[in-house]
Amino acid sequence: MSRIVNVAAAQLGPIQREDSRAIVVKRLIDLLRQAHSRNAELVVFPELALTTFFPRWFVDDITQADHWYETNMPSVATQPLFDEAKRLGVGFCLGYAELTADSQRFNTQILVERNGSVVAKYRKVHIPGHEHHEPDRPFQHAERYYFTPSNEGFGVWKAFGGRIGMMICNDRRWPETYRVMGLQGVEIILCGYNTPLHYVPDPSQDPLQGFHNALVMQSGAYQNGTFVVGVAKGGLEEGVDGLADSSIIAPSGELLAKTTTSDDEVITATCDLDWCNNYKNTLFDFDRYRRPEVYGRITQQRGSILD
Ligand code: CDT
Repeated sequence: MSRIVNVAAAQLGPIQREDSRAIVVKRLIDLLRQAHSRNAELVVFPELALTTFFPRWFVDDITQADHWYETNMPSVATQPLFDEAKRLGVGFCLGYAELTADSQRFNTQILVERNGSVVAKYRKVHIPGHEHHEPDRPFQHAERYYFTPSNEGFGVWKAFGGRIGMMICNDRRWPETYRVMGLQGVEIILCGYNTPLHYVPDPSQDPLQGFHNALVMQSGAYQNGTFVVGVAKGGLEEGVDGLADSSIIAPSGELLAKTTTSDDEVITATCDLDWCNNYKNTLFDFDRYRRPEVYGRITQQRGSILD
């Protein structure tokens, strides 16, 4: 049985506040078709791929933001994407803001198989930014106001002939994210992101955004013997410049493909999942070499404890 998966990262350029779901879904379908014409069978879209990155604005009454969230998936607006993907026999991963029937708000990504069935839903675990309005900032990053951190953790699902995991944006900066999936034998991790180039709490990091993005995903791939697909919504969105640099990374940690623009753009790579075993069965043979008995602090405490 083939262990080759042709993967596409479908980067989005900016989505402005006034852009309707219909306009965005049309862009997603264009990217899906481009990916299919390049033999992709799994297309990965960014975090919050249906709207502008709305946590950059604060509203006192959160229900005024309800229109940014999806209450159903597929919805009337997204059904054409699901239909076209099924017609083409292409699976996809899509990020969106989710408002549940019991009024919980999650930053969510779903994985859809080539036959149109929804395989899995992942809700973001690490929610960055701030809870309250900070008017002195040039723009807000109020994800902690708009989203509840998920307690469901990091699943790995059998799909596309392999073991697929998901993470969303800030999750990619935390080694625990990859390791929890690595311990479930993950072979491809799918990650959408929106990363402003200006990091307000410490602007000295601004010129390093691309470096840090590559650093964390390439390390996570290598240390866990897995492919990683990182997909941006980048470019100048409502006056805020976002990192592009979408990439497909091998289990060796090497870059297989990277976008060259900060607009809508498709990149592809042929991923032989058996490549993962070169790492999982040697240097990173977890069962042979890991020492969980001395890693207790990782799960027993949150912050650093200084003597
Ligand atoms: N979307 C998201 O998680 N973005 C964060 C920005 C830095 S925290 C303000 C990221 O980790 O890229």
